[in-house]
Amino acid sequence: MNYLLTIYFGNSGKALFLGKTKIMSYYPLTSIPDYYSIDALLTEEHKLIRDSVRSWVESFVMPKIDEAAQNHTDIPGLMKELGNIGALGPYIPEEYGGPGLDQISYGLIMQELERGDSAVRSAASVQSSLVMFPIFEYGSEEQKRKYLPKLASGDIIGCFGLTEPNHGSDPSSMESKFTDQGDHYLLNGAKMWITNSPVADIAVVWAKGEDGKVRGMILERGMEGFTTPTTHNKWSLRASKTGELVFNNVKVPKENLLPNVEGLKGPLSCLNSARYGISWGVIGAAMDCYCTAVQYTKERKQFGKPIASFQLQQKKLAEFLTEITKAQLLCLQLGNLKNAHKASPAQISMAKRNNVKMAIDIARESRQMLGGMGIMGEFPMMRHAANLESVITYEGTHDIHLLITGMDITGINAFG
Ligand code: TGC
Ligand code: FAD
Repeated sequence: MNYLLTIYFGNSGKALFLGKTKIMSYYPLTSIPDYYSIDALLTEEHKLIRDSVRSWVESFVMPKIDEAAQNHTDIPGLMKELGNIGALGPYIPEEYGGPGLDQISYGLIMQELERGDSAVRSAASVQSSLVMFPIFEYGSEEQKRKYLPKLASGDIIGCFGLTEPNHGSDPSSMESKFTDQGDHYLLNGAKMWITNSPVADIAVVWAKGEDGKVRGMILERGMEGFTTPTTHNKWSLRASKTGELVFNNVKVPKENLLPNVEGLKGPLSCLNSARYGISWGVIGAAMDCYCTAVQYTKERKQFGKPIASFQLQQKKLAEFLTEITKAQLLCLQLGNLKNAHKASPAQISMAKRNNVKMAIDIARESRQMLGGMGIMGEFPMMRHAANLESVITYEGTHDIHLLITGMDITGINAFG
């Protein structure tokens, strides 16, 4: 675990610009808000982990992220770096290569990564919650020993295939199918919108067996009939690779089936973990926008005064801070529930829905506060706002999470 704690570089100061390259945040890191003294509720280890990842984002992500997003490419070496700082599978025990941290540490790591960019948090949350989690929870001992240490170090990259071209919000209708061929399974079908599929070494894929039950299996790049075409032309999450998974009579060895789960609860339980991480992560994106807006409006003068002196700007800043603070408290208590194994899927849905909407609203509104500058790559708002369009869609859309809450309140399923 200690490697997470040894990368602390100290707080940085204001933004430095080298030509068009932003090399640090535009605001002092000391201005990142903790309005309700939530730090007092964290352990020293939580704070050290949070500050370490914050510094790593400052030095590794911030200098590269605008260029990566503008060029629609990923940050070179990102997964290995995430592995080095312990951000891949933070709650996976040390026995399997993870740092063995608690759920609040996991959340704080996601928050700091997404202050950098949603693509960076996505890379960590897919690897951690959607690939390592199912292998850890539902895999055989051989599968755990074979894949988890390499996933934790970033030596291999994983992806998660649930969504299909014809079935997104409704995964129970999936068409991908496998048949038992005696010494192997034969898999056919396709998955769409898969984070990191074009660069993944392995894929955790969910498909139906002949009995109609959903099962998970681990596919490896290079299996005959298994291809991973890239999805081009995204306006969102441009620093992350997205693609398809296509299965054309893929022979999957029997030992690659996840033995310990069947039914839709398999993939949906992985989503609980990823949605929890997103709830924290988007607070980071909101903080980046809020801190930038505070700094800019205090510096930018119009009508002979800093624009921060106008009531309309102050109203926006006050509302941003209020919403960020509420989101922080929601996540902290959800983290406590998760540590006690008491967080219900519906509680996680509420946090994912509320916090992503909070962050996208702050990104859009704060972009306006910078006027024309708000559309530029030197400032983060436009990039966060565009990224959050994906975040509000994936891991269950905003409306699907509302329906999950509605079902929890009424006991009535309003999906179909
Ligand atoms: P329903 O009949 O309600 O449930 C079927 C079975 O699943 C169980 N279950 C859950 N188990 C664990 N956790 C949850 N959150 C669960 N939700 C349901 C349920 O108890 C039942 O179990 P059993 O034993 O009785 O069979 O299912 P439904 O077909 O009515 O659908 C429910 C619905 C709509 C809520 C669900 O399917 C859903 O969440 N849809 C949204 C799909 C989604 O979120 N897809 C995400 C794909 S992955 C992704 O987006 C990665 S983005 C990665 C990144 O870059 O960060
Ligand atoms: P649809 O399900 O077609 O929904 C379209 C609209 O209809 C939405 O507004 C939705 O809310 C609404 N709707 C649907 N059903 C109802 C209903 N019953 N009542 C009211 N409204 C409804 N998936 C993976 O498996 N793995 C990944 O790694 C992954 N990464 C992704 C990365 C990106 C960048 C994106 C954009 C998506 C990713 N996804 C991934 C897929 C994502 O989970 C789906 O896009 C999402 O679940 C929505 O499915 P859909 O796009 O098919 O939309």
